[in-house]
Amino acid sequence: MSSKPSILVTRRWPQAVEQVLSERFETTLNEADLPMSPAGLAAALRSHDAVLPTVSDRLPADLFSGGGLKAKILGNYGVGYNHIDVAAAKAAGIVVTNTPGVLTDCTADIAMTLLLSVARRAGEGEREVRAGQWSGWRPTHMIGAKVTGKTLGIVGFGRIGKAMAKRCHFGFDMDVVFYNRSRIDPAEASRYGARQLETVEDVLKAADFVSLHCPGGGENRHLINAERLAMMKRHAYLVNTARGDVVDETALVDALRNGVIRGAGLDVFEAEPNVPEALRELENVVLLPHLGSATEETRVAMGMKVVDNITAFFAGREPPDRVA
Ligand code: 8YV
Repeated sequence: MSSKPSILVTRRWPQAVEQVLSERFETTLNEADLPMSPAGLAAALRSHDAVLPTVSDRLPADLFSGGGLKAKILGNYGVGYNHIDVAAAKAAGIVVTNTPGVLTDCTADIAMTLLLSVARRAGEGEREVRAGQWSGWRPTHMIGAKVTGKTLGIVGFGRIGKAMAKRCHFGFDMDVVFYNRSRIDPAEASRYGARQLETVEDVLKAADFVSLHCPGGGENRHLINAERLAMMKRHAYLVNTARGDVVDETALVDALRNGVIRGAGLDVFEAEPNVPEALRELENVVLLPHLGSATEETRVAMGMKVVDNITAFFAGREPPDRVA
């Protein structure tokens, strides 16, 4: 019998990472890369020492109840972990780790991509060209909003929020304001060209572009609802690269339809991979399939972080990125 811990990887990971995992552990890979069912995940928790999930897996409390658990650690592939009931995992004696730090720049880059795309109507323009419907240059064609010099409002001034502030302030001369639950030292904020406001509402009222960088789930669910969308400027845009549930999607569709705000750029959705048709048929929204961390460098680095976490754990050391 192997003395190596047994691990189950719920999706295909970059080849270089799967190789390291296979060398160090008794590894079960998901060759078909199909999302696992709740029953499959429940069984995995009972047959392997570690399960390595992603955002496409749901691990609610009931998965941890009923006994027979073998798993001692969930090495989550991603920084966000609101798809895991961490309290239930902890109560079942299971450690949870995540992968902070390595996806900061790439996620901020996608937020920037969305901000620029929606303001300058890049999605619409591309659709027009691809459809063979561009009738030629004219002074009034597909006029968007200038980005440079505008005000960016950030909700959640963690690593990714700061990276977004840096891009917008130093790259696009933007005035940057933010809301963050805890107080940030003004000297620290000014390193990113940003200043903290008291409330989410203050930020929504001040900004030409609002970019969300807070965790999903819990009290942040539907943080951006109909009432708060109505506080935004009519010409403002919303960018979400955080989690879909931070925004009330139905309220957002209404706001986009009725000109409450001018547009939105979304990388995340409430019920991924389902993107409501009501959103898909709107021209003033740019939609991406959760690409925040999707670069070769970052996806490998995320995997290697998980390797570090579970290696430390099974060697009896504290995993560097333990969240529970
Ligand atoms: C990941 C993300 O790709 O890390 C996160 O929180 O949202 C994504 O960039 C995803 O979570 C993988 O599980």
